[in-house]
Amino acid sequence: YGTCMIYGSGHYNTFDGKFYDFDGSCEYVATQDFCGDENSGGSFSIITENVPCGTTGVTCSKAIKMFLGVMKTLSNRRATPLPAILEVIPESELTVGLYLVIEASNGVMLIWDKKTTVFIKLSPDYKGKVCGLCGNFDDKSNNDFTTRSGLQVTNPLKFGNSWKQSPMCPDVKEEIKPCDLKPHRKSWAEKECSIIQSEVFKVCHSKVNPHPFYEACVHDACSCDSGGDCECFCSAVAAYAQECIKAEACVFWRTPDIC
Ligand SMILES: [Ca+2]
Repeated sequence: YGTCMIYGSGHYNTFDGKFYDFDGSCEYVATQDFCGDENSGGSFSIITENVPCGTTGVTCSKAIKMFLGVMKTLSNRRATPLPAILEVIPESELTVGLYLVIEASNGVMLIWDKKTTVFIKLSPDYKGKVCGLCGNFDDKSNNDFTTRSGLQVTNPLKFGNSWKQSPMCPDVKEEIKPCDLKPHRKSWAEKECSIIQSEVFKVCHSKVNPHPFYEACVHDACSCDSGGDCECFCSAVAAYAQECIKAEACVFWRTPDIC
């Protein structure tokens, strides 16, 4: 199975392991097999709805929509690629620990902590057949920034904006740097997040590069200023811990003092 992770304020780790940030408040295609050829029908679409979290303008995934079944385009014109959902098949749903797990019979699984962390798992049958913010799942991370129109780009904003669901949403124009906007939170954020680069996670460092996760953690800890200080920080550390578990490096980091 391939896993795409979306967590905290706009952090993405694609099926092929490309890590990037994109903060946009709109609905975006996380992944779908409705790609390219407009005459070919897709079988599923997962949409993430991002809303601002905190006062610096960063966004968090607050709702997830999963469409399974038959989809058809509303129009043949490329300008309106929104799929119409003709049929939605109800699927099994269960709660495992902190997570809501939805497993569909077509090899699509969604795991959500009901806050800001989403894992999407796809069976290998979908390799190279999907598109969206989670990339194309062909085992190459360098081509994951493929826009809706099929162009490969290097700019995460250009890539991210192409996957918005509504043309009414404004494009994201610049990357948000919450620690620059809230400098008084920076040293606190760096101190708390240093746990990711500390002895606690040592066994994992050689398997999963901690640096992007540390940067993402500082970004979130700076930005989470409208309540839930600790929650943002905990989610950011949990995201790294989750990748470590996937790489078979078990880490015990939750203590009564931290999270
Ligand atoms: Ca790829």
